[in-house]
Amino acid sequence: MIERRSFLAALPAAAGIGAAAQAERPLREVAAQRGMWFGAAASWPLLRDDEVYARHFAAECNMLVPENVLKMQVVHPEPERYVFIPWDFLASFCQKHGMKMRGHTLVWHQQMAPWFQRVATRENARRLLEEHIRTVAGHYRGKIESWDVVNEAIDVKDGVAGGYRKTPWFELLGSEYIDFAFRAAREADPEAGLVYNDYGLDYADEGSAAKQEAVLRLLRGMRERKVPLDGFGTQAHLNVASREKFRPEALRKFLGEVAALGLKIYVTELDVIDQALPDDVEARDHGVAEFYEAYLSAALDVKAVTAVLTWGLTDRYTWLARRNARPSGAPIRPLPLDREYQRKPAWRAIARAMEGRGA
Ligand code: 9MR
Repeated sequence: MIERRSFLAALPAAAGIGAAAQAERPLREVAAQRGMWFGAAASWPLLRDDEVYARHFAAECNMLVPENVLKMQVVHPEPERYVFIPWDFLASFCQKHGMKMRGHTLVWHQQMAPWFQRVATRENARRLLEEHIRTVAGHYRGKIESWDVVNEAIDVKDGVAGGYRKTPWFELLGSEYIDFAFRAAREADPEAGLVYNDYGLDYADEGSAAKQEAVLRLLRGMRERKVPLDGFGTQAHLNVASREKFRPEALRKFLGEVAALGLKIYVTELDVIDQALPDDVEARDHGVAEFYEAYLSAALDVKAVTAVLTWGLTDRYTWLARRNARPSGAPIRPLPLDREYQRKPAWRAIARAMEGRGA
């Protein structure tokens, strides 16, 4: 009898995807069958220049989010200048491959444009914010599935009432900048889902609990004030070092409370830091996959969760390579595909979690 592996390896590779991979349905199909999206953050100019990278995005994802090119620093580098070329490429890629596109992000305290500090005052801040949102969110009016309108506006540690992060916008406009940004985004693109996105909400510990409470208060307040808010994004940058602080029931409870506000939920930036695991690749991949599956099967129990996006697709390119390098220098393995684009146990964990949700 031919062993399955060698039999599959002998098959011709159609469309350049390894033959073994064809035996499993791509995540975009698994997701679609569940009425969901699977996607990943794509990096520019890699998607244009690295043909293998691009091919795997098209194969696995029915949703894409630009990792950096819609941040103010890149898209709006000078007060009167906007740069849409990278986004235009990503948007046509999505169209060509039948993928939805998310926008990330209109308002964030990081990667702001260098001119901002020089130009912004209390007097002109509303106008600057409105112009930025009108121009950026207006560029693909009607074509974006959802926008992370405001990103990471809560940081309980800043000690501000309401848990608001002391961002430049907060300093200039107070917490009202959030409602204002959502209203401007609705006007700029009435069809896009408008999402509040944040991190640090994943565990059953005091830090996550305090942040969950502040986020829920923000979302509830926005609903009461009739701010146009359609969804909530939880980034889910997970770390195996904190695995024991994860409790499925705590996550389900939090997401359930968000869902009860009538919001859609997106898992927006999923990845799993593997520093706490031994170098041994098999053990490491197993530990990472186990966390993917535990997290996603709990999250997907909440029916409002409609999309899962990983922050990158392949271990070859991940923001964590710099930030969470391994002491031994061994490459980190936080994503569904390895450096050679082979599907890892984490890939199978995502597929199983989505399949487990039922049709
Ligand atoms: O992955 C992004 C990295 O390439 C950038 O250098 C960084 C800039 O601060 O932002 C990273 O993406 C972040 C995302 O936009 C918001 N949530 C946290 C992500 C990881 O830092």
